[in-house]
Parts: sequence; structure tokens; C-alpha cells
Amino acid sequence: MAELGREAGGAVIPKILFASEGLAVGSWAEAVRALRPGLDVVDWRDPVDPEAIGFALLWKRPTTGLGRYPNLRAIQSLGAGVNQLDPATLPAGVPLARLVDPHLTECMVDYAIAAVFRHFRGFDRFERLARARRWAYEAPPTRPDFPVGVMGLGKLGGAVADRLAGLGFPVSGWSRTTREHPRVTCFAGQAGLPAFLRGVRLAVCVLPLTPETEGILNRETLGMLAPGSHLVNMGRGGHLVEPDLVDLIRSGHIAGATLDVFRTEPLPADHPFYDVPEILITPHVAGAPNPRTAAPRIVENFERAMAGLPLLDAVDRERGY
Ligand code: NDP
Ligand code: OXD
Repeated sequence: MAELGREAGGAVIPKILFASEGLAVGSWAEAVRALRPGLDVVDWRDPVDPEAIGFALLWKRPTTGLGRYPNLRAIQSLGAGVNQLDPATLPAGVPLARLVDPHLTECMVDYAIAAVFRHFRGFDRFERLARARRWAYEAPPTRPDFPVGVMGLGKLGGAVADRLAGLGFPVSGWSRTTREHPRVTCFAGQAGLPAFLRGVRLAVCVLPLTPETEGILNRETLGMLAPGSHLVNMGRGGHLVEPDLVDLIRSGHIAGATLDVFRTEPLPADHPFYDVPEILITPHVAGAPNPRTAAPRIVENFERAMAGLPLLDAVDRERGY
């Protein structure tokens, strides 16, 4: 085993900078060191020689510019999404990777399944009826009559679509480029969006937020869903035009929504969503990375960056995801 902070040949191992709002460095440093004992993870607020930093782990905006680290070879997001990183603080030409973590994927799948079943079995409606002391029997629905559409068929959306299809729901999916999936009916691009939306009773959004997907859930697109449909947004708040959803719920076109992400987080206490009983608000909890399960990918990307190899799960900065 290499001496702490040095490779076997004596060369100093570059350090990993940790810059996050909301995540604490301790458990991440521990998880990385459990795999590579010589690897040092330092919080951005701690004193460090800027030249010693070779790799950065970021969640949300770093409050300090990364340009001051001349030997920075790569940036690894600690989230699957990267839109929360302020591009102005990311040095041009330094490769960026998003996080792929099996625990986070599983959490997202669990959240989607819970939300789909809540709407499918009418728990949202029964909860409101019971509060009004009303007993309204309905025969249980059948899964083949409840088509679900997943917007985004990447690492997370693909896993969600696959699991819902395995549960017996007819599942369709929408992506930017054409995808193929043995159990999912696939649609692609703006041209494929209307046909995708018209065929589903419940839409689950697991898209990245990019200039193309900003405001994609709006009066026009949600209006294409069949009357009485549901929406689950677990992508980003910027996907949804919030007043449009409220109007569509008030008009009865959308029966209910489960929302995990919002344009402003935390959702301000005076936000109109709190007054809409058909909306379930969860505080951006659908998925979160786990240091232990995420560390292998982080260490692999560190080693790739040091060897000058392309990162796994690299972000195309032009495309925005
Ligand atoms: P990926 O990059 O693996 O997949 C993105 C998918 O979205 C791809 O299928 C891509 O299409 C599709 N897409 C992108 N742009 C468009 C577009 N303009 N039109 C149609 N489809 C488009 O991302 P992940 O699955 O890992 O993550 C998805 C998002 O989930 C994150 O960016 C983040 O916003 C959100 N998220 C939310 C969490 C939460 O707790 N609520 C937790 C983690 C992530 P193509 O296949 O053609 O490239
Ligand atoms: C993510 C998130 O992008 O937690 O990983 O939202």
C-alpha cells in the first residue's frame, strides 16, 4: 500500500477538493479512502496549496472559483444533474462528469413506483375524500389500462421505465435521440412529443434541465395528456411552468401531481402549490447519492483523469447534460 499521500514511486498524489452546499466532507473522504488509502479529500474551506488539487467533487455552487487550482484535471458532480453547478465557476476545458450511483438510481425508482401507485390506486383521491368524511367505492383499476410515460430515458429514467414495465404497466418513454427498449415504446425529439403525451395517463419527468427542456411541462404539453391524467416531476423545478399546472388542476384536466423539485428550493411558505390539495409536495428527496456506493465511480474517474483518459459519465457542456 502506498504511503499516505504518496504513490509507491514517491510521487505526490494529487488531492481531491470537496466543495458543496449541504453535503459534509467527512463521509465522502472516508468512503474514498476506504478504496484508496492514499487519496486525500479536502474541504474547500480548509487551507490547501492550490497546486496540490487535481480533482474536484462539487454539489451545488462552489463558493470559490475553481480557476485558482492550476492542476485541476477534472470535475465530478456529486449529483446526477449538473445544472445546479454555476458554469461561470467551472474552468473551460476541464472535463465534467455527472454522478452515476446505484443507490441514487434505486431511490429514484422507488420514488417513481410509490408515486405511480399512489395515483393509480387513487390514494391521493381517497385521502381527500376521507378527510371530507366521504365513502366513495370504486372498483380497483387494472394496470394494462394505465399507460405511464417516462420523459428522459437515461440512467435514471431508463431504470424507472424498465421497472414500471416489469410491474405490468404499459410504458412509453421520450428521449432526445431515438432509443430502443424491449419493453418500452420509445418516442424521440420534439416531433415525437405529442404522440408520446397523448398515449399516457401519467407522465413521469426524469429529464435533465437544459435550455431545450426548460418549461417543457406547460399548458400546451400537459394539455395533450388525457383529461384526468397525473404528473410526477422528479427532474428539475425548471421543467414545470408552475402556474400552468395550477390552472390545469383547477380546470380538472390534471387530476393530481407529485412534485419533488421546484423552481425555488426550499419551496417558499407562501407558494400557491401549498393550497392545492391535488399536489403532493416532497422536498427534493427522490434520490440522493450515498458516499459508499458512489465512491467506486469517483475513484475510477479520479484515476482516469490522472491518466488523461476520458471520464465515465462525462457531461457534454454544449448539450447541457
Ligand atoms: P441522463 O443524462 O442519463 O439521461 C437524460 C435523458 O434525458 C436521456 O434519455 C436524454 O435523451 C433525455 N433528454 C435530454 N434532453 C432532452 C430533450 N431535449 N428532449 C428529450 N429528451 C431529452 O440523466 P440521468 O437519468 O442520470 O438524470 C436525469 C435527471 O434526473 C438529472 O439531470 C436531474 O435533473 C434529475 N435528478 C433528480 C433527482 C431528485 O432527487 N429529484 C436526483 C437525481 C437526478 P438521450 O437519451 O437522447 O440522450
Ligand atoms: C441530483 C439530485 O441531481 O439529487 O443528483 O437532484
